[in-house]
Amino acid sequence: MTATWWQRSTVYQIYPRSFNDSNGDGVGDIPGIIEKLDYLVDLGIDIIWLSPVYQSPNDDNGYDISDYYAIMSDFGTMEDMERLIAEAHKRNLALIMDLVINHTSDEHPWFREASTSRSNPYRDFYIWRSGDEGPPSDLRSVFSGSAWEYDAKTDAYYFHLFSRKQPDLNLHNQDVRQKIYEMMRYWLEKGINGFRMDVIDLIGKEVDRGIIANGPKLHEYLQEMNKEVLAPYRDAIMTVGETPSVDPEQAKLYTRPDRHELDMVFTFEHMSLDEVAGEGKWALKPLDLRDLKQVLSKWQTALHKEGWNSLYWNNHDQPRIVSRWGDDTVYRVKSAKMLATVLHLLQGTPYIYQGEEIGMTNTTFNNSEDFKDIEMINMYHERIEQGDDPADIMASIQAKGRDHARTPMQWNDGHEAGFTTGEPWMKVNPNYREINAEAAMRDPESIYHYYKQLIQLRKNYEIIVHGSYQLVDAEHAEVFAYVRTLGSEKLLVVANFYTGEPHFEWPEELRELTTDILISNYEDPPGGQKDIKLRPYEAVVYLLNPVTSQC
Ligand code: TEU
Repeated sequence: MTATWWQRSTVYQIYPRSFNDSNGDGVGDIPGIIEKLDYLVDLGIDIIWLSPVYQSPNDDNGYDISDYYAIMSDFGTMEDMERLIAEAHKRNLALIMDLVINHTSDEHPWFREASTSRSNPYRDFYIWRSGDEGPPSDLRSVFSGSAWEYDAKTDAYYFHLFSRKQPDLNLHNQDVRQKIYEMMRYWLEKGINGFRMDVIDLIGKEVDRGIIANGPKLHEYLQEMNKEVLAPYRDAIMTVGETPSVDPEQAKLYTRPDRHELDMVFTFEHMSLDEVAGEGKWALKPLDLRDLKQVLSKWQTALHKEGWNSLYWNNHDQPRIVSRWGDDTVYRVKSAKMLATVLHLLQGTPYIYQGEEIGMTNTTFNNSEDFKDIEMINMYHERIEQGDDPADIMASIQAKGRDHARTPMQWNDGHEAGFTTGEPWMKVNPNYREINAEAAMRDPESIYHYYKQLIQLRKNYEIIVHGSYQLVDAEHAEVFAYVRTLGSEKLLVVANFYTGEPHFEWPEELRELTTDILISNYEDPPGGQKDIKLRPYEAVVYLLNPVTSQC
């Protein structure tokens, strides 16, 4: 069975500000990334996703772009970027860039022009409405407050789903779309290998009808983009859409190959299982493992042969998974490996977020003055003004704040974790003396080496790439187990999500098959094929009926 290159690849996400600082100014940069490419080669990844490096006033750390054709000076120059592309390619690493087209910065020349007068030719590049009695509607910004900002000069409101410094573009305007395509071609011609498309499910919004995600014209626009920009590069590039509001049925529309839109999308459904339904990310609720099994299984089944999944636990917007659903103290190593096992044996393209491969943990927020992230800052102040209990607000931020993901990468146990020779823009997590890449590379039992194995398994076993999926024992509250099947071969993945010692019953039909153990986070995993008892966070992958279909 043939697979497209990105179907057996693993992606590594770099958040440039916090990855590696080469010039001692405390901010990560592109030359710093180049210094670490060999580290990524050693890890075995195939594709780098680079969070935005474009010129930006940094209201949202680069997700507010003021020039799509320039590199943020904190990060380096266009020559540095060209060198990064070339150095990555030399090492057989593909590189995809973040494409942020739902909005620009308010400092982008288009917006500057648009806000000079109602008749400016760029006016319609953005979404303006008049409002005699206040904001045109009660739509809210993801970063707190109204989504409408009043502009006194032209006596109108502009729409911004994120910060007020991120005005939404009007993608219904054909000129806007053409400008975007031009810009995408510019980057593809520089040799990049595709795009991660920021909140792409929002670009068809129709604010007057209150439709924000999955607007009626969205797929028409994606097909147009595909035809005009992506198609000529077909097999040389990959695309992944960030789609917070998409369910599996909609995901098929985005990713079914015959529709010529995107290669895959990021689901958010599993990321919202520890929040009170409908109340947003800050309303905390403990995870029920059965929900997680149900949601991931639904996506696995729906997209099998109908589209393609992206697999992730972490990114720059999410707390660290080992702190969130693992145990970041006694069982840090075991639980990080268990979580990685569950994810990396699924069908789809796995994404590793910087530091995940060494089991980096959440940090501790003591003081709101240390917050860097606009989402956390705005939410904190809004709730304080509403009179909420500061302790409750801090509890939400401690659980879900985006800054957890953005503490500097921990390279070694030296000055500022080896991230910078200067003062880092954001505090390093104090646990860097124990948790760092150098230590992890030295220790053959580390999380790092386990990730390396998982990445290689995907390259070697056809069944991981193409096998069908079946959940086992949906009601088991502590164990996540599933079977992958390809021809007569099967994989059984069994993972204990907690510190207890639960029993797990092998499915009847698997009990007579010949069995190899493919990988486990314990040295001596249970070999019995009936009723097994698992140890804390134990994960085992059994290969049944091996047919040496290694690819
Ligand atoms: O995130 C989109 C998104 O939906 C965010 O609201 C994200 O899920 C949020 O942090 C959850 O609380 C993308 C980027 O990944 C994010 O970093 C940007 O801030 C956002 O778009 C705006 O560009």
